[in-house]
Amino acid sequence: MGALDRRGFNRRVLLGGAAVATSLSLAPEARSDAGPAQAAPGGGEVRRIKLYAEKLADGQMGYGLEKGSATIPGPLIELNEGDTLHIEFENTMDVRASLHVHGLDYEVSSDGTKLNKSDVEPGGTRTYTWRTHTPGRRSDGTWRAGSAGYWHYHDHVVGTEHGTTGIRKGLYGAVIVRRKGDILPDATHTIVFNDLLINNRPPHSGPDFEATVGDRVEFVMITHGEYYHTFHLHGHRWADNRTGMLTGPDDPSQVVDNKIVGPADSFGFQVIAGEGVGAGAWMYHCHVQSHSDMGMVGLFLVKKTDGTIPGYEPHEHTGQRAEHHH
Ligand SMILES: [Cu+2]
Repeated sequence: MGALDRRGFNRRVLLGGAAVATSLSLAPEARSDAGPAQAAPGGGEVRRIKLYAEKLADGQMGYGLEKGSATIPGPLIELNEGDTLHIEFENTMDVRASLHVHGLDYEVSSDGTKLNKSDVEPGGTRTYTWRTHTPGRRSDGTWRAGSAGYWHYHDHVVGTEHGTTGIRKGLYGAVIVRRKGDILPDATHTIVFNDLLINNRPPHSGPDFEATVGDRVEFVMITHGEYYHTFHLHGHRWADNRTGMLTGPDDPSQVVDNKIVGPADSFGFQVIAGEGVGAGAWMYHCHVQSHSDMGMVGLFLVKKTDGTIPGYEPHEHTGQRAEHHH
């Protein structure tokens, strides 16, 4: 993983899956591989992007930042609390489609539902506006949560008024809203359990994610579809709180390596790759046994600094490596 430029649009090669996933990064500060972890700045910026809904060659559907670049999951969208994002959404498909987000602030005109007449006809465009806010005290004395969190967006109209077909076919993606001071990772990966698939890939075929020992790697985990799952990662743990990280020795958050998830849930966390355990092919998978047996499994490939992965024979992971790019 090279240094991640957080100042503009990035493309990251994700192993497997759509060969290139596009990442929209809205935090203005660069992250260096060396030195102490860097932190998210305060928000307050107004940003504009374009987003396209497209049919993919294999009959699936995806979102992309440019025409012809749609991926499953769609682009990772990162904001800082206080930012506003205007999304000029173009529906290039032959069915109505939309964009509906969880966790952020939006008016009904940006709800992305037929109910609110905020979906988009075939060939049409619409600007969706997402706002975020910092936490603070309401005038009645109660505490209002900020927008920071690991959230997600998805279609809400393809197939049914709930977007059931759109989601099943791949119209979903991750949104991260960071609070000022949140630690920035070296890389972010999105894992979506969608029915019995991961990121709409065939069973037993990942996706796999590469890192080098010591990298700060962030995962965003989203669930869609019909089933409840348990997300498990080998060799690494996280805190079951907003950031996935403990704030200090007295943080009461539970530390876990397995989390039950249901449709439309999302959470995220960061790990130091191989911390205390070293390099290796670390599995992540649904821990419902029949689901893992049916192929809900991928690898967190943590390399030594010389690029090797002890004990790992790539061909052992069924059907997967052939699609990789090295
Ligand atoms: Cu499962």
